[in-house]
Amino acid sequence: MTYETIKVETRGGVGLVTLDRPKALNALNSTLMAELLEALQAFDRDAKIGAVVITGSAKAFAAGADIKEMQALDFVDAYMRDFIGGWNDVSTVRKPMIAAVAGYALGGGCELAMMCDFIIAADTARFGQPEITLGTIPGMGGTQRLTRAVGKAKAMDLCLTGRMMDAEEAERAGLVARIVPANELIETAIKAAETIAGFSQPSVRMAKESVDRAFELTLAEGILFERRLFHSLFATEDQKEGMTAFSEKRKAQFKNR
Ligand code: CO8
Repeated sequence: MTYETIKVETRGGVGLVTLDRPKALNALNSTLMAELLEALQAFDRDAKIGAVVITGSAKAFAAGADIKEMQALDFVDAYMRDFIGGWNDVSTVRKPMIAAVAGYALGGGCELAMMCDFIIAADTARFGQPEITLGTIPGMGGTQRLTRAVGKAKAMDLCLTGRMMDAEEAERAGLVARIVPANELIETAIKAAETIAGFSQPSVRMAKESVDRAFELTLAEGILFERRLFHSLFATEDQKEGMTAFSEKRKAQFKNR
């Protein structure tokens, strides 16, 4: 499959998507988002893929939704065709997704990174929700996912002033899982994805599902949900293999069964 605005490759059990609109700093337009969703859904269906990395360029992960595409849009059009409504489908991908962010992750770019399961940032990364400077507000989860990630004070600061935060501030705030030197970004993200892809896939899916439920459920319901999934994994061959391998001091050979 050839794409116009993204590059797609596989590295063993890892799917790698590189956003590729360099002249527009990877601004997210309809074509790019349609291609990205198609690529992610194909990886989701591919049994050989265990985890996905989404990245951009050294200068920009993505500098937001494409302002030039949105500029002339009116309310009725935006509302009637639920403009960008489908873009949230990135968050329905069941396999773990890592955002490997260097340079700008602004507006929709920051929102796309937050739809991934975690963010590994280069020391050059800059995050922000600058929509307020354009007379609008975040539209793909910026006020919601960012607030859950960093808390009200910093989310308000970023959404109301439009300022950017650097990688260190983003890590301190809890938006970013780790920071690495820019030249080690892809390698580190792929290595993390390979590690995930090497585990028993039913347990990987359930771990992701269970962490995600923490944002939807009460603590008591979330803990019950987690325990039921935990119980269910005792029905897998991989749980027997994992615990037997530990006892026998060898590496587990998971079969995803
Ligand atoms: N949309 C369209 N084109 C863009 C965008 C963008 N978001 N960002 C940069 N570009 C283009 C520029 O227009 C420029 O093109 P040209 O050479 O043809 O003039 C090219 O990329 C390079 O950009 P700059 O010359 O501006 O590069 P600088 O290094 O001087 O500045 C910045 C980099 C600071 C990142 C600057 O480009 C900038 O401020 N960009 C806009 C950032 C922004 O406001 N983002 C939010 C967009 S709104 C949004 O995301 C709404 C979210 C709603 C849902 C999202 C769903 C995904």
